[in-house]
Amino acid sequence: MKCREVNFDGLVGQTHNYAGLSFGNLASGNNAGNIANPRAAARQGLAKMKALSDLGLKQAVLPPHERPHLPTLRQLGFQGSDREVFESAWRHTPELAAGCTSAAAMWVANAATVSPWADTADEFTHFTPANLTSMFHRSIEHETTGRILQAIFSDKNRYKHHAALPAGVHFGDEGAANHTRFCNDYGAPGVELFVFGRYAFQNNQPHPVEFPARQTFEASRAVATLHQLDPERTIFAQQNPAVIDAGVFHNDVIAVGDRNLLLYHEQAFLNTQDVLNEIRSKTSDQSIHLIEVPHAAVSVEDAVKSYVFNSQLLQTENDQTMIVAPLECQTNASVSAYLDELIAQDNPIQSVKYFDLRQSMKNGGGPACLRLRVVMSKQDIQQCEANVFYNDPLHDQLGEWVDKHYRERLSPAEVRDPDLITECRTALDELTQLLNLGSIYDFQRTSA
Ligand code: SUG
Repeated sequence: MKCREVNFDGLVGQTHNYAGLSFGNLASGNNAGNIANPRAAARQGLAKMKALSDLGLKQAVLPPHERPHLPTLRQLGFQGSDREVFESAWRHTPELAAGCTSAAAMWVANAATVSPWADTADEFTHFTPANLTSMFHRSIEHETTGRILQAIFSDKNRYKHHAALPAGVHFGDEGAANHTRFCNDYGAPGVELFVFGRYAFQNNQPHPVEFPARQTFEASRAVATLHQLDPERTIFAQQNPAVIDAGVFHNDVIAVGDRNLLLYHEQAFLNTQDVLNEIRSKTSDQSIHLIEVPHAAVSVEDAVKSYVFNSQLLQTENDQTMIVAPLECQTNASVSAYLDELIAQDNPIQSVKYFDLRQSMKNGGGPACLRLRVVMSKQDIQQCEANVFYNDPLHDQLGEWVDKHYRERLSPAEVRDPDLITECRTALDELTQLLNLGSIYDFQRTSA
């Protein structure tokens, strides 16, 4: 069966702002308090989707979440009208109010882990929304994420939707940001690589000391079990704790893979040789390319600053691989020199395309953070009732929608504006109609 890997990009939400919420994500900390431009952020995301769709790639969009999220603030004890809840949360517990106002759900690489039917024992495509328990502002995403995925992937004979893993310190799960799939062809059986930051049940194992390891081995293993993956075609690899302490809070900040290609930094993994040997032996039916980027060419510091590994590797129509990188890679001398060298070498990567995603990058989100990959057959795409697949009319409609509903600046003071509640709901109500998603948001589901 001929299949495509569809890139679902998260649409930036109206409350996009710089609140410094993600400890261990250096960009988030460094840009805390800056003034954000939600409209520009959303426009930058749309421009990437349009460019990739114009290149013949299958592109789709995932909607933002309802923010501020009043149900969470009510659950935490705030009472009164929506405006009163929001205002008193900002007055008494600004850290909770900020968490409930974050637009972080835009980084949909963290939305879920997806295993296509070709890899699973029951031949269903499995989805597990990530619980994102390490960061409060992200731990409130998974219920809405689950509803969005179920609205889009609604065929019960094709898709299985799991609940997020149990909350708590043992099962921290950050979704596809720590998940890579190797295959010859998207519809053929693949080998799934799960990268984790620490063991939750064994405290004597290596782990980062400064910053949190957001993904546990136990979470990765549980997702693989839920998805009915073949242990012979599943790999668990530990991230190098030293790089987590250097700001690599997800594996997709230090390695990226697609089909039979893995581009990884020399220091990405603990026990690198064991990881590479296991990848080689489990993918022995594929012609795997493992490209190691030496620290001497690109330091971990430059990798974190430029987000070169947070690129997308995409198959263009002539079956060549293109690397979609953030603009910051072009302006970083060692990274741009490395990329020039990489495309000149004898390997599948033939071209680089740079994108201005600076609004997202300032919160630690590059091209790969913004997308969730789902393998779909032509029939799956045709049968999908949601209007989420990118084309020129959708691009124009979303552009108009953004211009109508998004502010051009959001400072730390402006993010407290209770008018955002209605602005957000009005826009999202329109969006769910545009994308034909039904009632996915809490405000659409609770009777007044
Ligand atoms: O979870 N930033 C996100 C960035 C996620 C990037 N995703 C991947 N690497 N796949 C995070 O740390 C910052 C929000 C703030 O500080 O306002 C934030 O949530």
